[in-house]
Amino acid sequence: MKAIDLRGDWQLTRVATGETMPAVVPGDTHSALLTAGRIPDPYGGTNELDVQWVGREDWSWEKSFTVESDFLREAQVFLSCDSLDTVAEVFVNGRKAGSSDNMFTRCRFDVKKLLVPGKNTVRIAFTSAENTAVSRASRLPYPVPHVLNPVQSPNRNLVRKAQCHAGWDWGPCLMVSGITGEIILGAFSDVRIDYVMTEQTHAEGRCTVRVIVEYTAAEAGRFPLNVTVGEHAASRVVTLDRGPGSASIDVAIHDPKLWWPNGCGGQPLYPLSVTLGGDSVSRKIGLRTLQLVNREDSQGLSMTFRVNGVDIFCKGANWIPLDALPQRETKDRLEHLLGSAAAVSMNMIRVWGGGKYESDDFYCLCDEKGLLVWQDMMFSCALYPASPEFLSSVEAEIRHQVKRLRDHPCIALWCGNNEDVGALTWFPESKQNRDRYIVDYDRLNEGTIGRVVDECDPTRAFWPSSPSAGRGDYSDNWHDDRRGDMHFWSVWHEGKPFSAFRGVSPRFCSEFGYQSFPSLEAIRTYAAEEDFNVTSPVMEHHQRHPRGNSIITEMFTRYFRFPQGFENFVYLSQVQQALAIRTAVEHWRRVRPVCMGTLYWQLNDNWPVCSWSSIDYTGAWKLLHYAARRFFAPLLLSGEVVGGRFEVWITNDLLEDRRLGAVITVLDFDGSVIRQEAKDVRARAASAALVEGWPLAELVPAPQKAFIHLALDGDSGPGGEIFLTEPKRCRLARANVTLECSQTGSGFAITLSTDKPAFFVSLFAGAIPGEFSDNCFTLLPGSPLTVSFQPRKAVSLETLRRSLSVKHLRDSY
Ligand code: BMA
Repeated sequence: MKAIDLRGDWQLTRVATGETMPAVVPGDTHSALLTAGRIPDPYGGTNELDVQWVGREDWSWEKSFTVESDFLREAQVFLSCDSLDTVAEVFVNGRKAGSSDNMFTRCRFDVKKLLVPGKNTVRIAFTSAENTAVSRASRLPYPVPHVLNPVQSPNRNLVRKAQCHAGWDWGPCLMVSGITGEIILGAFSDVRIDYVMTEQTHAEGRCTVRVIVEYTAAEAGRFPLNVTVGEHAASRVVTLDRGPGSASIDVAIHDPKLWWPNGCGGQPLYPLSVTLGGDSVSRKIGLRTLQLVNREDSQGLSMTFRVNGVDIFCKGANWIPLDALPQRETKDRLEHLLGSAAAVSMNMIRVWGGGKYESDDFYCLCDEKGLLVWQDMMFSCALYPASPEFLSSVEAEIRHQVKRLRDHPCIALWCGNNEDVGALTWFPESKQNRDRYIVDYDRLNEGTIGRVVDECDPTRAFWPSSPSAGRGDYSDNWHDDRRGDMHFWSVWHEGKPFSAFRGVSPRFCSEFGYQSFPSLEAIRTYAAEEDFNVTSPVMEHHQRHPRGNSIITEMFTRYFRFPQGFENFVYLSQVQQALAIRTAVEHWRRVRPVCMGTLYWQLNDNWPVCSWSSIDYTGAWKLLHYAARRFFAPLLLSGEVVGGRFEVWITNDLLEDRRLGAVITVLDFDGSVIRQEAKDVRARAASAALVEGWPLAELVPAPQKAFIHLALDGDSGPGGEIFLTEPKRCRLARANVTLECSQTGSGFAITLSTDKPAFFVSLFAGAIPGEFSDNCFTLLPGSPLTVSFQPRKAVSLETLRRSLSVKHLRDSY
């Protein structure tokens, strides 16, 4: 097949005024306007409010290109667009080639008769998605509501566009339009490959890979089909009829090297190459089996992912789109975020349903890093229409996305939507007339999405919604920890104490979260120093949860002495978030195998904002992400007070038994050891067990007078301190923490010492992007600790020394 790449420089026209400016593809309107100096950066201050007009206007994208006459002599010539966002009409040399109103479908238009040899022009005219949604709403037979956020574009559920473009409780409302992914002109006279899909059959020492090729043939004929998987090859001649069809071929692989999730084994990938006639496709595949085990048991319904026959405890976070301005998305940023996930022992990412089906790069990186993907379909926190036009658009979308993505070994399951079963109970309309809306829900979710998934990918489970108790169950599963997956939001949204995390034992917790402020460096990108106050309009604008700052502040008053000044407020918010999520994860890892997964909300931010993320928009790890390195570590020693007893637990996610030394030290706040126990711990493979319990009164004189420190051989760092009451009740000593810094190749070593116990000791590198090997730890007198710092760009020792600062709990008030 011949192809002409149409990415690169385009011209953008504001239809209302005829103004033009340069634009790039892949790209979006707002980014082009920003580059042309026509709008301020939407992420700065409250600028977002001043650019709302952009989404309410029509925009036209245009490009000229040359086509040789040879190209036009091919039997079929087509224009292929991976993603047009959203309501678009496509013209070639002024004549209409087709239209699209779903950014999640690939569109292909026959343009042979529209092109001429020499210079040609393609124009894509985008009608405002917001105006389209509003006009569709006015024609609905009955309302179809969605959740409203502080800055919101209306009726977002009526257009097939990333739902969070319309504003979310962590994201700006930027109704971008534009062109992303590939856009090419293709030409062929024999055959074009439309999709390549594989199916694996595993037997002892052998895996048969069936390669299925979906094609379009320009003419009937006989063509060679050649396939290689690694060093294994197969070929045959296939007879094709004119038009669309499919052919398959088997390749046998002896002694297959299996793909495993991160932490359970390697991620060998086999290069797959397929040639049919004059077209070819290459990619990498991984060989593995995967099942979702939903078994009725004494607790309810299990939710366990089994890979290569092994039950995997899933650890990870929820993913939202990388950037609210799609043009700012880069592979480097994906690599950093997904690499950061894998670096803290995550093995699963949930691509959440209010965003988008991610780029090929995203899934390839997940394949390489062993990150399983829980893939939602793109429907979230809303009711949706079930008109024939809507359902047929969704059908095309799901068919395309499942066929595009199903060969990635990382993909673990297809899920119908985010929280749409719950949404049936959120709106007055659906409360009054649940029947009508549940019928519509079912037409969309089972009648369309589930049916198409079953048809296009028989190898994976379709999970109807997150949260849900499984197919055929339409109960709201938010608060039910017995069946399927759960979203546990009672701490954040309902104001319960952190201990409430220990009151539930979800089978799989696919969402739970706690907010914090981003790094000071991220704040500096949107607020001037004079606005460094949590109730300044700019800071409130970059907090999208209506009660967010109040919830954070109120929670401080329950656990901590109130922080002094803005910087300490930001620091303590991150400590608090880390503590909240650590409480949940440690408990849920103790109750494996009842619970077999925890995915916190959320990994990343799509603009600089106060949110539930563990990595902020600048890529900086919040203290939660450092804490995750400890609470997700394969071997975890954790403790809790249950009914007046202090219990120590060992959790082992490794697939082998381990013998370990554990040291449990009780200290007072001056650092004197009250009691120390050394234990020989037998950690059985893939299990959690109680090590020992003591009456608390036997261990400590009074809960506010001591803390307990847990350490395990080979620990990633000393983070296992346990307060036995709220830290605000304890008289912490004024520790004097000192730092020494030296260069070690491209990185640095920082040694910290203290004269008194110091808690949540946290290093900050100011404007120097990079990660510490550990952070937010306990520092004990007489036990200096050395951590490393790896900057993402080269810096001198002097520059680092000047930027480096340290905070700890006693310092914050
Ligand atoms: C959830 C998500 C998101 C939301 C988050 C925080 O339940 O599905 O819709 O951003 O909570 O409120």
